[in-house]
Amino acid sequence: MARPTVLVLNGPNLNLLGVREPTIYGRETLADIEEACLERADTLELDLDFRQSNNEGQLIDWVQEARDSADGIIINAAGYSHTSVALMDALAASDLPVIEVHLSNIHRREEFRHHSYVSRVARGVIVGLGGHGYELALDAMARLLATES
Ligand code: DHK
Repeated sequence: MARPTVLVLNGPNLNLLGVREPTIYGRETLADIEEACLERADTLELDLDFRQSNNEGQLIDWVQEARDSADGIIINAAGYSHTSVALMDALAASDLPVIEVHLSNIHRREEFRHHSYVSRVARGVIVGLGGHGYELALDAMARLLATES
């Protein structure tokens, strides 16, 4: 039987992890997080499709394509979490389970980061646990996919 595929989407500026404001986002690079996710996905018998873009339209195109190519979406939409109705609409239209991740605890930060459009369409949200949050999201997604399919 084919393994379920999980699309992990990363939004703007996450390509700079490791050098970008390390006191907030940590020293781990996005490549480090991808490697840890690949390992975790393999243990959970999931296929992983891990991507990053700085462009809102590109993220929306990937979400639309996921309808036919993925079984669930884990997303750190970064700055677009707080601004993008269009990305929220695309996630809702995908009809796939969505788990939202943020490296930092957005609720301990500036007021404008406390609201996320993505949260409205997410089954669950993991914040403040750095790169480990992505692995926890994979655990949760594996459980969702196993119990709901
Ligand atoms: C990442 C960003 O780039 C910010 O714009 C968000 C998020 C928080 C994170 O913690 O992963 O506000």
